Amino acid sequence: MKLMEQTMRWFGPHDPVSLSDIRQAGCTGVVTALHHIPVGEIWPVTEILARRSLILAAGMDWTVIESLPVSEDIKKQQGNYRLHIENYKESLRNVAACGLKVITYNFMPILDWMRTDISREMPDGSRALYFERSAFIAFDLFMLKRPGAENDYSKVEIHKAQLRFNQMTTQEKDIVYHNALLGLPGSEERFTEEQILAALKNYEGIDASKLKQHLYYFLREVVPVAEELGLQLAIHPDDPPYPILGLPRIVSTEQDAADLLAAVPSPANGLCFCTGSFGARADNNLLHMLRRFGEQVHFLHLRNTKRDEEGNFFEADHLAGDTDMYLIVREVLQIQQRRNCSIPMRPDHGHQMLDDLKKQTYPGYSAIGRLRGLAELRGLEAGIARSLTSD
Ligand code: DNO
Repeated sequence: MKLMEQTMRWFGPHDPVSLSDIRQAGCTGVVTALHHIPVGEIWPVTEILARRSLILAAGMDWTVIESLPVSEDIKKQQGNYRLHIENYKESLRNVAACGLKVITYNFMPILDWMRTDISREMPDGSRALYFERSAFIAFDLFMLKRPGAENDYSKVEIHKAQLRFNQMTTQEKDIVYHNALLGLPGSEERFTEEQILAALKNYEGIDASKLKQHLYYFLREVVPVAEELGLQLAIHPDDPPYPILGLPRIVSTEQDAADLLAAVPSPANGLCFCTGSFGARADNNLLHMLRRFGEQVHFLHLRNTKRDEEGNFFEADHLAGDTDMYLIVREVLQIQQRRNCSIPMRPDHGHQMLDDLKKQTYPGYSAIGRLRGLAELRGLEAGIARSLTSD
């Protein structure tokens, strides 16, 4: 029976979680990127091979690239976007020449994922990532003071954010501020307030439908190249899956996914099915989406969130939360048998727990919480697989 290929994300040689840690967690594959290469530039063969040999020497393989990032120029269709698209194609040729196959990317403007608290204490003493809507609105309105922000929220939301802001301690304000301006995963830099405001200004005039056109243009350019090379592109959904800071978000719903797959139909045009990102919206039916898009899921991020009516969510244990992981994994097993392939999976994020509470790691990417998630998911899949065979 075909089972998921178990992988973990590794941020490269500086990651406090080592390749040996990842191997001991039971992974056969590693998910990584050349984070040091500036976005928009070509990934050279020598660098790709050097990274791959580190992983091979640790007894695993480089299963998925996450991410080969898409430049802001491409997203906005400004400046050097044509050059960046040509460079992207060249990077695809290079990664294919080095034996890699799956490439994850996203099309979120400026910011990747966003949380207001990266160290929220859970009842069991572990720490989780948390998104609190009122705190985020308070950041937008009263700390960043984004021009026009008040038009993006209802009166009730603004009122709640005001109350929340008034009651925040200085320390709490600092935490929210700091987290909201966190840089991209894999980077240690943070945005400054001026940088974010300037970048936001650059998106004036780019609404969701325009951004979709830019995404489809990009896909029409790169998907044929990927297809010819036998590569699989896997777009990561928006996290959280709705507009933030007035920026459009266009990979948030079932319809968004259907549109982008239909825009350039090809086996190379696929999804990174992230249950955590899609799952943060109550109107996304994940099982239905998986059934519909199963043939085009090239990579899985398995993670769970727990939402409330206010729009807050925290990252729950992998088998707890709003997503019924049993149903998801059962469906994935069936897809794999049908397609006769193993889909790479990583336990996305995890609680900071046990010894890791004393360590400094990338938010969401400490070792033990992910190991727990991976072990639970592996057991779940093994149990379902076994129950599908006769004894
Ligand atoms: C967060 C990740 C995302 C993801 C990118 C893919 O932890 O799932 O940052 O890597 O969006 O391009």
